[in-house]
Amino acid sequence: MTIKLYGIAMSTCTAKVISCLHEHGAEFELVPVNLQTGEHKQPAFLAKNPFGQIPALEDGDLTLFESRAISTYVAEKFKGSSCDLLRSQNPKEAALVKTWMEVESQQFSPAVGPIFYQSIIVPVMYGGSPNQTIIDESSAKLGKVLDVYEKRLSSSKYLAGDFYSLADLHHLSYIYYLMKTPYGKLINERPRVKAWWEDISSRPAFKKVAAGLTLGDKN
Ligand code: GS8
Repeated sequence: MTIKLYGIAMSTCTAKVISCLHEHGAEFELVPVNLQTGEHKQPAFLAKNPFGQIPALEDGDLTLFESRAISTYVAEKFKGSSCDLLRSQNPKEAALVKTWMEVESQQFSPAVGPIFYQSIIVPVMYGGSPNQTIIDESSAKLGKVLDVYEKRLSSSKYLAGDFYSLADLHHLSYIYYLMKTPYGKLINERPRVKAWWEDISSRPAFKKVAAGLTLGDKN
């Protein structure tokens, strides 16, 4: 039975899961959810995610929500000798992958999220003006997080070690959008972070996903 992913290609959280599915060459069906009409707050979708947010995934009788939990499930289900984004065969590497996945979720995302929301969502979806105070505070926070990354990337090629993992993958969609804003300089002015970004964003699996990350593009 084909996996069904409920979401939209331009959403950062949906893109995390799609990137992971493409890394494994997994078959899936992307089922669009219309956020404009509030489909995600209707009973049919709330039955898949009671918090009314995309993405959600169905695999047979299993229903999941929370993008990082979904991508972890996908990486576990489809892991193979040529692709193990969780490093599950090596407990030490697996622990480092989990650590840096937590860093992405607890440090990176809370800092980058408001910059993305103010610079892209507010003008594009609501026709409003970005709140510069929020952007400045979040940029300072993100700069400090990326300083830690810069140091970390001086001792390993990727965040969890010298191997690409789910921890790196989870950063892709937010950084992709950040690079469309003036705050992409936070990446560009840190040489190791910049090189890491150029490396992870050039993976074929992500290139397919990037084509769908069209928020903020001029028509
Ligand atoms: C966040 C989901 C989320 O914010 C996850 O899956 O990682 N922690 C969750 N989804 C957004 C779209 S983000 O691309 C969403 O559904 N927004 C609409 C809403 O909140 O009403």
